[in-house]
Amino acid sequence: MHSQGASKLEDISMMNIGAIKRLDDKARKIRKQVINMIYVAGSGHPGGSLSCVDVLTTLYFHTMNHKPLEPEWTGRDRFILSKGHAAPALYAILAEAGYFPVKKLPSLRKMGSMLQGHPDSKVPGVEVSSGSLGQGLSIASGIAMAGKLDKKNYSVYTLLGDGECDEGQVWEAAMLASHYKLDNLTAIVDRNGLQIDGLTEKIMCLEPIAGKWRAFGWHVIEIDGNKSVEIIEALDEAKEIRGKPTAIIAHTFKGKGISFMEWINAFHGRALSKEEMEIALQELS
Ligand SMILES: Cc1ncc(C[n+]2csc(CCOP(=O)(O)OP(=O)(O)O)c2C)c(N)n1
Repeated sequence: MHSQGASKLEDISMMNIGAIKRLDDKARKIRKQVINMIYVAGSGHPGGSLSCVDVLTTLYFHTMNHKPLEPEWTGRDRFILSKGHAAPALYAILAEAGYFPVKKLPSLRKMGSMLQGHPDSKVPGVEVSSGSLGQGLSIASGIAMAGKLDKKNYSVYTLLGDGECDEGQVWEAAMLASHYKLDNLTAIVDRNGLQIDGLTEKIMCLEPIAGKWRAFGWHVIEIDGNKSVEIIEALDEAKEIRGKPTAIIAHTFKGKGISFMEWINAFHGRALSKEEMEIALQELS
C-alpha cells in the first residue's frame, strides 16, 4: 500500500516518463558543460554547481514561464541564484535555453568575457548580480513584493546553499517574506550537507532545517533534489500554496553525477585536472 505522496509521484512519473527522460538527458548535457567550462577556466566551483543542476534544469525547462529571446519580458518568472558560485550551472542552462550562444561557455572567467565567476546582470537571463552569500533571498523577496504591489502573476524562485543559511540575512528575509505572505516566492535550499570548510552540521548545525523554515511561517517541502520527478512535484505544489512562501529543502549530492566527486568537498572550489575531466565526461556519456 502506498502513501498518498508516493502514489501521486507514481502518477506523475507514469504521465511524464518522456518529459522526465528529456529533463534528465538535458541535465547530463548541462553537467558536461559545467565540467568542461571549469576545466578550461582552470578554476571555479564544480561541486556546488553539479549538485544543483537537476533543480535548475527542472526550473528552466519545465516550470518557469520565460522567453529566452526576450529576457526582459515583464511577465517572466524570476530566478535568483543566491549561491552565485554555482554560476557555471546557471550559464550552461541559460545558453542551452537560448539566452546566448553555447559557444560562449568556454569563456568562463576569462578577462573581458561576460561570463564571470559569479553571475553578472549584464548576462542575458541573469536577473541580478549575486555571489555575496546571504543576499539572494532578500532580493527575491523584494521582487516578489513588487509583483504583488503591481498585481503581476509572475513567480519568483531563488536557490540558496545550505552553508549559505549560516548568514543571518537569510533569516531576516525569511521572516519578512512570511510576514508579507509572499506566496509568489519559492526558496530552494541546495541541501548537499557540505560547505567550503566541510560538513554543514559540524560548522554551524542547521538541523532541523525544515522545522526552522516552518517556524518562520513557510510552507516546507523536502525532496530528493537530484530527482526531477520530485522536483517537478514540489514546484507544482509550491504554485498552489496561498498565503505563505514555500521553502523546498532539496537533498542533493555535491559533485552529483561524477563518481569520484560525489560528496568529496575537495571539489568545492577547484578545477579538474585533464585526466579527471576526461573521466568525468566519459562517465556522463
Ligand atoms: C558573504 C560571503 N562569504 C564568503 C563567501 C565565499 N564562499 C563561496 S562558496 C562558500 C561556501 C558556501 O557553501 P554552501 O552555501 O553550502 O554552497 P555549496 O556547498 O552548495 O557550494 C563560501 C563561504 C561568499 N561567496 N560570500
